[in-house]
Amino acid sequence: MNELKCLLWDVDGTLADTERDGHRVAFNLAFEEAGLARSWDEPTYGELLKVTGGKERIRFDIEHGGMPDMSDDDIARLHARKTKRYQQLIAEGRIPLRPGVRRLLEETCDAGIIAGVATTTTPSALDALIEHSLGREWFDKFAVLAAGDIVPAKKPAPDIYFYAMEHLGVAAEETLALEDSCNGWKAARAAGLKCVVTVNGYTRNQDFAGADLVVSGFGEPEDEPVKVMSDPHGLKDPHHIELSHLRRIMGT
Ligand code: XBP
Ligand code: MG
Repeated sequence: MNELKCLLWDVDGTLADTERDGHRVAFNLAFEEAGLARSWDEPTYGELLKVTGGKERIRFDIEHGGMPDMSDDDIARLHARKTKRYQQLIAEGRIPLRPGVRRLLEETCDAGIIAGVATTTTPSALDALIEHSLGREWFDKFAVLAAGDIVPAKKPAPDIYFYAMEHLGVAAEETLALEDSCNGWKAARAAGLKCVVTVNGYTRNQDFAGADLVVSGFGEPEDEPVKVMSDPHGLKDPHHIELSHLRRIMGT
């Protein structure tokens, strides 16, 4: 039995549906500006999401014939353009938080549970989402913002979770990860964490066997009930996800 002390939040797909209408659009704008005859449509981008990290995703596309070869420096420059465009899209308020995210963040923080971020995304892209979708106060409310190249290996490697836990001085047994994708779930599992998965359009058919809860979202009390895809801890069809459910997953 372990007390829930810390929640580590993934960002893309978990806090907000950023991939299809945020990152993907920003990549395509950057490609156009750079004079590249390449545009990632929705299904293509869904395939490319198996590669985490924007620079790594571009490199993968090059290696599979999608774009002409370029140096790592050129990829970094192209990716910097993309990050700028992404920040602009976020600043326009185009990407809202997913239902239940703010409610669950506030409920858990009010209960004294540490909130941290563990993401593959570039720090300045994360900052834009916090500023424009969550609110500036969350720069202080999150006890750690672990993001991007801060660790050498991105998800599905567990490194970003190890980094966040070490920074916070919390153990895996008292920490729960919130993820939306198979790569994220694998990273959490490899770090020894229990994990709740909140799927989205790109991830709903991925394999989450062994995850501690798989739901269609965190939901809101006044909305339709969430869909529960896997519930090994017997939460019995929760209408929406709240702190009491997360505590039961931890065994308390
Ligand atoms: C998110 C990602 C990121 C974003 C793009 O994965 O894979 O690469 O798509 O971010 P996760 P950057 O939700 O598991 O953290 O372009 O800033 O790298
Ligand atoms: Mg994610």
